[in-house]
Amino acid sequence: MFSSRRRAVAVAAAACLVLLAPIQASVSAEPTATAAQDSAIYTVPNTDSQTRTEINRTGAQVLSVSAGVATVEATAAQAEQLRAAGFALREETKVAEALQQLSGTERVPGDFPPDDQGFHNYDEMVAELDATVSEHPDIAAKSSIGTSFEGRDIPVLKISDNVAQDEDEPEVLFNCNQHAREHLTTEMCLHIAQRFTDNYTDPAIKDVVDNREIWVIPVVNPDGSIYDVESGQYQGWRKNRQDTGTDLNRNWGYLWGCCGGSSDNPDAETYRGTAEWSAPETAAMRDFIDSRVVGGTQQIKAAIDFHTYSELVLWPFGHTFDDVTDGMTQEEYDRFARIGGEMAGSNGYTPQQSSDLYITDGDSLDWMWGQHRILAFTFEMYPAEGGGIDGFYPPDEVIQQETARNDGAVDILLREAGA
Ligand code: 0X9
Ligand code: CA
Ligand code: CA
Ligand code: CA
Ligand code: ZN
Repeated sequence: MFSSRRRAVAVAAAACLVLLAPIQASVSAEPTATAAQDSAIYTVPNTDSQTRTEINRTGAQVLSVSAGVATVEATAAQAEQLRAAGFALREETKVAEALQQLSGTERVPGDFPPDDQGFHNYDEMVAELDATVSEHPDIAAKSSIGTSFEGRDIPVLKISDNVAQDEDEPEVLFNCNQHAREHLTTEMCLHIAQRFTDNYTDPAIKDVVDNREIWVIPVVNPDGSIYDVESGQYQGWRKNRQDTGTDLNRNWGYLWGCCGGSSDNPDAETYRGTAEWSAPETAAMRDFIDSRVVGGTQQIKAAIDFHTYSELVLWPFGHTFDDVTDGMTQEEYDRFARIGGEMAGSNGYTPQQSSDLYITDGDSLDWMWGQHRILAFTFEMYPAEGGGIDGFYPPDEVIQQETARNDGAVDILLREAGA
């Protein structure tokens, strides 16, 4: 729906491109050899979780799946490797061209394009949390879980009654924007923060806030998300900004690198890093979650790690196709499937085990459950299908609808945290 609007803008602006090209060149400095910019979007028919894992193993990245047809981001070399392995790739779009169209023609250096000003950049996110705390000091408190590779704070907002005290209430974690280009997730976390503070007079909201301790981390990957927008043109950036970038969602320390679900090639989109927790951002997440073990008991009972896109509710494990394995009993699996199904029933997403999409190792879910027995889900937000890189850049007009869409699911998880 939004692509037609964008296309019209791009066509109308085509005449100006010659004029704008030198300006872009001057603002988008330091070309990164490994960026999505050098890739194209391909479709691959008849895939399953096994073959999608094979596709990812080349360093390419499956972005979405529809009736077995995978949409894949790949460099020319990766595409060649996949064709040699027998995959029938059809090239759809060049990522660089798509990003240029999505960004429109006007540049706002350091910020989202003019049409997408409804998205919060890093500074605006921090300002929003500060405003929330100043408006609701009794139930909201901001702190930092640590700093990013480039030294930026990773803020966390706590929401609860008696917020300054560590009370004996089930704790629930919502974290967003591990992947830089998945900006809609930051809006999701900010929506959660606003909903449970601005509506505290609503008895149902008050009941939750008074009986839970809610942690919200809107931006796990500050450097990457800033980099993605700072030139004024979207970069399609996924990883953090350490060297050629580490995929934070392959860097967590549960069976890190075990199972062909991440790459050891620093150029790959799913590069797992030099060691588990080698990224400061994942190390900060680990330290924060570890710090919630009080008296030998992990206080965080449930969590959602928000991503885009595909409209999926995913549960562990990601490193194996098996439902029941070391660290997951049938009863535990069934609980995940039941709650995942209930949440999906409320937001219209598709529920599945995360490995049904493809195998990953070192992702957040596997560690949160494997290490801490946190009832941890990954949500892949709107859109269901994005045609490629476009899926990461929906127009800001959808923010309200697509964040509120998860209110019911968030409430279900908050309830389950007390079960
Ligand atoms: O690959 C990822 O890290 C997540 N998808 S995304 O498109 N946002 O990058 C999915 C992680 C969930 N785990 C598995 N699918 N195994
Ligand atoms: Ca807009
Ligand atoms: Ca409390
Ligand atoms: Ca507590
Ligand atoms: Zn993601």
